[in-house]
Amino acid sequence: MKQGWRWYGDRDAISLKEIHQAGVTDVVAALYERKPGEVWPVAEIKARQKKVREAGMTWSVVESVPVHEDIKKRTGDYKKYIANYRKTLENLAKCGIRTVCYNFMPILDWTRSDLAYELPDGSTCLNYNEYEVAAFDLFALRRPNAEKDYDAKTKARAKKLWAKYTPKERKRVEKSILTGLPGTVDDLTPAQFLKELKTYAGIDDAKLRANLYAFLNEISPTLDKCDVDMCIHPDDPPHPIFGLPRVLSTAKDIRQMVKECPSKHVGLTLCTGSLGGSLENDEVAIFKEFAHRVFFCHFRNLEYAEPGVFHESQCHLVGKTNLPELMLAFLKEEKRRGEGIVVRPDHGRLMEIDKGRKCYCGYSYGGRLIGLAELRGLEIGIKAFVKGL
Ligand code: DNO
Repeated sequence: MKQGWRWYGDRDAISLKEIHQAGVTDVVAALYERKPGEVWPVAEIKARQKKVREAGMTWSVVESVPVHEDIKKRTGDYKKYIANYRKTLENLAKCGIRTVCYNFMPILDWTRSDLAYELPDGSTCLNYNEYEVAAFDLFALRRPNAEKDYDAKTKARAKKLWAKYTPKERKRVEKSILTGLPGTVDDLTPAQFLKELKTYAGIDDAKLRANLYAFLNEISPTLDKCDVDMCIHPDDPPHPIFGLPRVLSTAKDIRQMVKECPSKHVGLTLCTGSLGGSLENDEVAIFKEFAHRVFFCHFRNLEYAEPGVFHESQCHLVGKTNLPELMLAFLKEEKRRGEGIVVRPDHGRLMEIDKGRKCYCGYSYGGRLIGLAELRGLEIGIKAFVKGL
C-alpha cells in the first residue's frame, strides 16, 4: 500500500512536514487555483511538484481535474473544455503524473447534511441524513416538483423534522449542503443552486451516462498515448439527489462504463465511504470485480444509525465496509500487479489536536493520522499472517 494523503496546497492548514512525518510517501493534490475547464500549465504543475519533492514525498495522484459542467451537459463550450482537458492530461504526463481522479456528479460534488456532527467524546465528523436533505429540498429550497422525488413516508418525516428544527438547525443543514466541500465546487446560495439546477432540465440518467462515456472515449486517445489512468470517483451519496441523475453509484454503473469505454486506462477510485452510502453496495465485491481497473483508493468507514442516516466511523476499519477483507483483496491485487497502489485515509474526525486551526471539513490532521495508522497496521498484520503477499 502506497501511503497517500490529500494536500490542499499552500492554503492547507496542514503542512507538508506534518504529512511527511505521518509516514506518507505519496501526496494527492491538484492545482486548486485553476478553475474547471482551464488548462493546467506545465510550469505550475512543476512548481507544486517541486514543493512536494523538497518535503521528501512524490505528488503522484491528482485529485481532481474537475470536469466542466458544459462537458457533463454537452452544451456550450464543451468541445473547447474537452480539448483543454486533454491538454491538461498531456501536461501532467509530461511531468510524470499519471493518475487522475475526477467525478461526474452534476453541480454538487459530495454532499453531507452535517459537517460537524458531534460524537459522544466531543470530536466531530461528517453526517448524512436523507430526511434532512429531503426537508431542505422540500421546505427551504422549494425546488419545483421536488415532492415527486420522495415517497410519502420520507415526506412526512421530513415535514415533521423541519417543523421541529430551530432556525439555527435549519441553517446548519443548508450550509452543510451548499458549502463547496473540498473538491471541485464553490459555495452556493439557494437561489444560485436553483438556477444551476434549471440548466440540467432535460438531462436525464440516460443522457448524463451517454455524456460520461462520450467524454471518456474522446479523451481515451490521450490516455493511451500518455499512459494516464483516469479514475472516476463514485457518486457521494450513491443515488440521485435534488432531481439530478447519478451515473456512477453501483457495480452495474461501473460495469456499464467499462463496457462502453474500452480503454484500459478508464478506471475507478475505489472510495469505500462513497459506495458505502448505499446499503445495497458491497464494496469488497466491487473491488474484486474491478480490481484491474482500480487505480487509486480512498479508505474509510461509515456507521449507520438507520438506513439513509450515517456518519463517518470513529475507526477507519470498523463499520459498513469490511475493511480487513478489502485490504486482503487489495494486497493480492498489488501482488498480482507487482506494484503498489496509492491509498489515502479518506476523511477523519476533528479532534482536540486540530481545534484552533482551520482544517477543511473531513480533512483534519489527527483524524486522518489515526486512519492511516490503522490502515498501515492492518496491512502489516495481514502480511504477517498471509503467506505470499
Ligand atoms: C471528498 C472527496 C471528493 C472527491 C471528488 C473527486 O472528500 O472524496 O471531493 O475528491 O469527488 O472528484
